[in-house]
Amino acid sequence: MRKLLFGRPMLVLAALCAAVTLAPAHAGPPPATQAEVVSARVVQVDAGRGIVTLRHERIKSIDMGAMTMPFTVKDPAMLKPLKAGDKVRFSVELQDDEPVITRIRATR
Ligand SMILES: [Cu+2]
Repeated sequence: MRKLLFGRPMLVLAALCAAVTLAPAHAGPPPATQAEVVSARVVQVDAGRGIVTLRHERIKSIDMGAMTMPFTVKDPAMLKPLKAGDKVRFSVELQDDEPVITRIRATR
């Protein structure tokens, strides 16, 4: 009788242990790579100041319509491979209310 009573809880415990063991693969904050990716055309590159002027499409995540404007980039080295006329895809986030490009790469 005792064996029967304890049989099921042990199974449940075993299942819980398995769930906890597997959980880390799905836990934690979503990866930064889920940032919105926006298409644009490079108008001008100022690598020295870390500024790129883009003619960009609408950016939903920061509630900005399509326009041409200069952006600061997180790291000026990101601008090295870019030149005026390039088609690019980029991600941007607000830092102190200023949009800063966190990723940018040319597309062909
Ligand atoms: Cu803009």
